[in-house]
Amino acid sequence: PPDVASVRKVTQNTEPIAIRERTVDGFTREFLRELNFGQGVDLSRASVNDQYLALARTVRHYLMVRWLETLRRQYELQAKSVAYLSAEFLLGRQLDNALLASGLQDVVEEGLGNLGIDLATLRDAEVEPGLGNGGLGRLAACFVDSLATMNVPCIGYGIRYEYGIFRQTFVDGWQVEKPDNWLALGSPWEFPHPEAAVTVSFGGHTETYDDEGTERTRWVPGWSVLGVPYNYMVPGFENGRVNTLRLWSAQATRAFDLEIFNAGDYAEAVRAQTFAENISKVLYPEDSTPQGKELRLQQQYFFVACSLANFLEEVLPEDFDLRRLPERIIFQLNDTHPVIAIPELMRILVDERKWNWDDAWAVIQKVFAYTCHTLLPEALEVWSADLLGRLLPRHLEIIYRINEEFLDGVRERYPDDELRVRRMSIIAEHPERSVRMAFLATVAGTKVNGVAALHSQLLADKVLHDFSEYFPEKFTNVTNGITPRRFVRLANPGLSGLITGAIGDGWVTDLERLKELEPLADDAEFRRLFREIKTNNKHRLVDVLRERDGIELDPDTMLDVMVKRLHEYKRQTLKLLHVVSLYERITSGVLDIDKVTPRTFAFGAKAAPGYRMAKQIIGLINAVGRTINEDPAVKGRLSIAFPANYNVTLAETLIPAADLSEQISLAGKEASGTGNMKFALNGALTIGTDDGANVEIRQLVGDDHFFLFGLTEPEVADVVDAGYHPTSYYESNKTLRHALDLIASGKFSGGDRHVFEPVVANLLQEDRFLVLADFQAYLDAQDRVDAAYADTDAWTRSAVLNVARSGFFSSDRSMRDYIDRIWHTPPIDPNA
Ligand code: GPW
Repeated sequence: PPDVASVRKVTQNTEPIAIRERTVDGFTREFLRELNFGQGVDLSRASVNDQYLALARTVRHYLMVRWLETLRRQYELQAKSVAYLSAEFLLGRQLDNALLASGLQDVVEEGLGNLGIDLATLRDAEVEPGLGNGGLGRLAACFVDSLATMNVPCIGYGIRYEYGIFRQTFVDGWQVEKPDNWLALGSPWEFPHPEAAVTVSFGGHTETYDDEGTERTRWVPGWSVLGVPYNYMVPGFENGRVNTLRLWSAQATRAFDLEIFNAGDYAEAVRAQTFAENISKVLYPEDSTPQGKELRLQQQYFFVACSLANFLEEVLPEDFDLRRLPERIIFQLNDTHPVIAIPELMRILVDERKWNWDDAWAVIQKVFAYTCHTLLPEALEVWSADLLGRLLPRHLEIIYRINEEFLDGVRERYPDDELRVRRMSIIAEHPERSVRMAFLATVAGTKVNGVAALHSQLLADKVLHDFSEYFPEKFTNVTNGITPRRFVRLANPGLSGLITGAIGDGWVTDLERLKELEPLADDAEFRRLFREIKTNNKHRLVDVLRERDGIELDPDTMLDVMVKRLHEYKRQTLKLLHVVSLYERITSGVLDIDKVTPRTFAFGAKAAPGYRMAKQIIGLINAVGRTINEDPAVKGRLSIAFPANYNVTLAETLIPAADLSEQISLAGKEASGTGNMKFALNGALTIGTDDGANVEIRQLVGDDHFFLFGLTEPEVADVVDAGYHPTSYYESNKTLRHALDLIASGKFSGGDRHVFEPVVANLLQEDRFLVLADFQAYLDAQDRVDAAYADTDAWTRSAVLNVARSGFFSSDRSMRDYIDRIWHTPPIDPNA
């Protein structure tokens, strides 16, 4: 293996390489060199993919000097870093972001133009790395962007899935999943380092031994795999910093190969390799519903073990005293997926470094912090002790001991309260013995945070109430945020230009400065320009949907958008009942069509492949869409656009075009939401419940510029406690009944009454998320939307105020809050 120390010495001694010429000519030379010598083609024969790869590598070169410099300074300063441990990083396309961060946009556009190449075409050649499901994964990507931009040392650690989130297609309106082979055409943004591979072990058993008079335990694993790091650049915005995202890919170990060779069974040997590589093969597509599958636990331990080993052995100096670990690192656990890192670090310190338990535990409690992203009981991860013990026997023992010592403390504080002890145990006994990962993270972590004010409140008051009583000082809130670079500056160049023209460009890294736009809400010319930009964005979306999906969208209608994972708690069916009800009332003559605001209802949603109800709902949205879009009776008034495969790339054109943002989860169910923030910052008004970060959005933008409806969280609790009966709403509300009956009649399924029966029956019989209870309030709020939209000037004023007052939702602010409340990792002074 290469001598890491010597590698480090070389890094330290590197003189800054001459910065590549940042001129059109300089760029063009570099680009052509990459095309010729990197891709091995000349310009006249280069495919779009050749050109894209050459461009990506050229941009990468410009950033490379900064990356090396960042690493060198990091090594010199030995400052405290954040290690963001996340099973998902939903990055989205990289090219534009790299161009923006490096300040090369204009040079590249001109240089390519001179060669007769359209930058936009190359941009579209990039397949986005979809290494996440939804909000949680995208949040991780926004956070690392912000940390780089704020000059905070951070390493993102995750998994390099060979297949990211599936590609969604529709066949007769039903979701069909296709593999996301995102690496097929080459991935120019990654740097593999097979020489720095880490061995990760699984299975086997534990044994005790006498270590010079001390009894110690060692783990004798049964099998192991290699983790190969792939590094990605995380460039800060125009600040010269480039942080690292390190994703791990699983490979067979050489021992594996040898075994195969000795056994002489070639086919079996190759199969064994595949077995190892399976670990990082595919992203689990369930959002907020853990599956408890063994391979998933393998993934979790795999990336966490690689990351800890990498940090302790490669990132820290060789002779580093681990007792000082809390001065150098905080491991932020993105939900419970990486929580197995806790017993892993205990194992390293106690078994391998031979520390005593208490010393190790004291360090652990300072270096981990846990973010919870849900309130749904079914989303709280639990691993069967049986499975965990088979895969990680030593870790299970360690968890047992952590639990015993923790419960001793609980018993001491609350004598004779065995009920409480059982409630708080990290180990559940029913329905089978299992490990409650959120409890483990709470007991071991220095802090526990929710992701919006209401969510953190409910966590402390309900889901983790015993723990917030026991460890009140651990509980805190950090409201989520989104990166303004990707979701405003890049996604909405029109609006960005307008803002910069009005207040300068400081807002890109200091989003609270959008406040300076407030007076302009009353400026008629500003509002006209603002509206013009919204219209242009709609036209841009029209082009994209025509090309991408063959969808014809009418840019002269209100664009009403609901994009997010398909989940019953998010209530896509409530949105659909609104549409169906409008349709039903128009076609039955209850509503005068001329009084209906022309709207396009846009949906985007993937369902977990095994989530039957979610897939039914997708089928229903498409079925309603087909019927309505073909019915001349509502032509020009109502239409549905449901492009397949909603992803980050589509979000970037859809959100800036939206007029109305649908954030209609049942109160108390959506931890935060982050799409809600993206819409507000792009000048859409929100119709929403008092849930997650909607609460804070409404408080900031003001009640007059937000359409609030529905039960509040305490009201929901009361309704449920009193015994919820959805049929009573059905029976007492004619509008609701007609809408549901129309679906049940087979109107949207060619007369077949069976197809969507499960959806209707579920709403009438169970309706876990109180769709029927909130239906009328939702319709009333939609009437208020129509009334407001009719006054174009007032609507635009509200939209401008939404932008001006949403600066709080920058992920830069989230990062500041994490730094102040949890991490204590000050930004690096660039002049130090
Ligand atoms: F269930 N979230 C997500 F908490 O996207 F683990 N996937 C998940 O598996 C979970 C949460 C989990 C989302 C929340 O639903 C959303 O409300 C929040 O804004 C987002 O995480 C980022 O915090």
